[in-house]
Amino acid sequence: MNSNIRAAVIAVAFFIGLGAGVAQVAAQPAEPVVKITAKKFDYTPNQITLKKGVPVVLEFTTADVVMGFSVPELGARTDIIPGKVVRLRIVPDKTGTFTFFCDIFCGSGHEDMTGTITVVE
Ligand SMILES: [Cu+2]
Repeated sequence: MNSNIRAAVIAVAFFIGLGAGVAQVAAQPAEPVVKITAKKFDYTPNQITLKKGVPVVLEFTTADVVMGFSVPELGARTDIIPGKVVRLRIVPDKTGTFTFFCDIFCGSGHEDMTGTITVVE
């Protein structure tokens, strides 16, 4: 095999491989994303409805200071870091209305920084 043919074969193999990779990614349904913005001293949105057993990615941003997001009843928490997008994947395993709150002291008003996740069937 001369080197030109060999290069062509490698290139074709590479693109077939790449194509297979892309097809594999595309075959997986994208998980829904809920974008949540945190600022002193609230979350937007602060009322979120999810479906039991359906994975969702919560995507947090803040322009303020380091804050927290905690929803103990669903076993989920994360830090929210200024200048970053922080992703938290959750799969709600029970129905009900659960309070989430900031668990990193971020100033006076921190105690009121809450919201609710309602999980439905
Ligand atoms: Cu706080």
